[in-house]
Amino acid sequence: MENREVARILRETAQLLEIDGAMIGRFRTYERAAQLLDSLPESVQELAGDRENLTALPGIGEGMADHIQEILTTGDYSLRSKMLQKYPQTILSLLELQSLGPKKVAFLWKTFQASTVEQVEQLARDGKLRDLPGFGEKSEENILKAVEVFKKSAGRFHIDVGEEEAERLISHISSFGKQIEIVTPSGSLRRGKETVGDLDLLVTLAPGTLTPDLIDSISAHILMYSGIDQTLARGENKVSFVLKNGLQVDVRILEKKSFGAALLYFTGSKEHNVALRGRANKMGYTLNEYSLAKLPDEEPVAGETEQEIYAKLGLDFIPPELRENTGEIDAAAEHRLPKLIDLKEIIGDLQMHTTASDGKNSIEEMALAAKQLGYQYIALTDHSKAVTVANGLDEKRTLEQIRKIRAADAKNLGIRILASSEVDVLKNGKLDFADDILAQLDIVLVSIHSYMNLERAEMTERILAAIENPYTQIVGHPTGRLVLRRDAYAYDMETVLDAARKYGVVMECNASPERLDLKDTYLRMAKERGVRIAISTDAHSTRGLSLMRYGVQMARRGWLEAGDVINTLPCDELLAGLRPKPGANSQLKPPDEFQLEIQSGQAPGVKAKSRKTK
Ligand code: DGT
Ligand code: CA
Ligand code: CA
Ligand code: ZN
Repeated sequence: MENREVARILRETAQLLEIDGAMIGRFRTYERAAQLLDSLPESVQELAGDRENLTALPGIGEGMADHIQEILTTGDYSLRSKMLQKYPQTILSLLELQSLGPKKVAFLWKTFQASTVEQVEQLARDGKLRDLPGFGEKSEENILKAVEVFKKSAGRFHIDVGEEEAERLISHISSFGKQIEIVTPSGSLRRGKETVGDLDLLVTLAPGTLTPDLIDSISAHILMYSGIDQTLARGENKVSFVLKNGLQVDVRILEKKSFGAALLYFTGSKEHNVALRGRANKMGYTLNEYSLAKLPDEEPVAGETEQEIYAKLGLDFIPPELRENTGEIDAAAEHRLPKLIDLKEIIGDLQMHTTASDGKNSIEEMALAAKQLGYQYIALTDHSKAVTVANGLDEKRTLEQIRKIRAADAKNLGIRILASSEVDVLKNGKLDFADDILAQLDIVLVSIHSYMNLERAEMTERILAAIENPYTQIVGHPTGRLVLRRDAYAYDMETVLDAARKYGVVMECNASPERLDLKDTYLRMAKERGVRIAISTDAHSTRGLSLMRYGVQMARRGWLEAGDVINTLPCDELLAGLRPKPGANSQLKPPDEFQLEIQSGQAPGVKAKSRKTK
């Protein structure tokens, strides 16, 4: 059993308990165990072979170890099943509606026996919620907005889920034997979209081996995959099935000589394909999933690779992330496609959290893990005091954190550790810290975490105010969207990007698969306006640092090149290129010249290491 699956069962138990009105400590234990399993690098199935491994995990006692073992052996958990006799399973989907917490869900169930999204939508439409305690007209509106997001999201999966499922399946399919040459994802997964509707895998065989018998035995092998819930179709050269988590998969088995044409076709997007076929027709060709063929006698001229098909059509190779028919075909014809940023060009990470606020690892653990990834620097950005749910740091704790960061940096771990903070943007656009604190940070990152439903004009003003604050250097997860869960907050992006450009403020592309914010189209708008981007993981554990690739993929979809992204720069250049601090007499002033005010009685003698600027 996968960690994710065990975690899901524990999390659902926590949610059902909370709806049921259990004591807070009780459901939190399940929630915490679920979080732990989600961030655990080892397989819980393997760990559980020795029970002591389980109880050695932080926060897992004897009782929880029993529950986990029960889940691993029976595939379910008795308390969860018991609760599901009391409440319909659909009630859990109500919790996916942003703006409905367990208390409200329980209330709706008690009052109206409402347990589905449709029922709640109807109640909101009929105005039946506005007079209830804890609700109101505004919350009816918010519920209807959340229903919209829910409907749009139904049946889609986060990119990281798609990628993990694809990886496991690919290794299963490849284990069939050496007749299999390539197993590769196509579709939206290959284009790096933030969500996938289904997986499209292509399998090619060694030339001359494709026979009905072989296809038959490969299909049989694929359908033995342990993650399959239901087979949908088994055709001549295609099998379709649904995985246990509900994700559908189409696998196509094909000849190597048409691999390029098939890859092109099934990678899509559909809009790109349509435009490409139009171009082919104008040039006297016909293009389908088997080949590019010359008209009128349909003699194939290309098919084995995408490169040769694009070349025959007079186009440079178009990276999958750009295939959305938004100008990439003309750009390819005119040899002006961007040289897209590559993961290898990222040499630092500018947003992450430690145990000081809501992270799971210490400053040094994060630094060493980042060094392992080949980075030259990181910035630690624990939350500020307004974000109480994430244990945000007040002024005193922030100064203490800066001191600890300086001390860790002075150890010369082989990676530079910058003191930053994810300073909360308050409702009125002011920052959560006064200037004297902001002045001591190497980098000031600002983000919104509250009042996300302001009217468009008010939200625009709020973000403009934050950008106009002379200390603001980077805006974190600028639209607040949560992929599949919450839409971006409403504001005038063009005005905000113009202000970012004017003040030299960097916009973040948050790499977490839950956020991917800014998204592709906004990144492209930013680039066109000359606004620079920081791609940051917002990691809450060392494991989270490895999610950078999703941010890079989103950046590629936004047509970004290395030059558009600040964390491709060496540390000193990056710092020198950020918006200068108020009072700094030169843009090149290194940040460690800011005297760190150490409060009396706190570790004297810890001073920032002196650095040379090139
Ligand atoms: P998804 O699954 O909703 O995340 O998005 P895709 O892009 O993976 O779409 P999917 O799985 O329906 O189809 C995979 C690719 O196959 C798609 O990107 C382009 C190609 N394709 C599918 N149906 C059509 C079609 O009717 N016309 C054309 N030209 N291409 C199609
Ligand atoms: Ca697909
Ligand atoms: Ca498909
Ligand atoms: Zn944040």
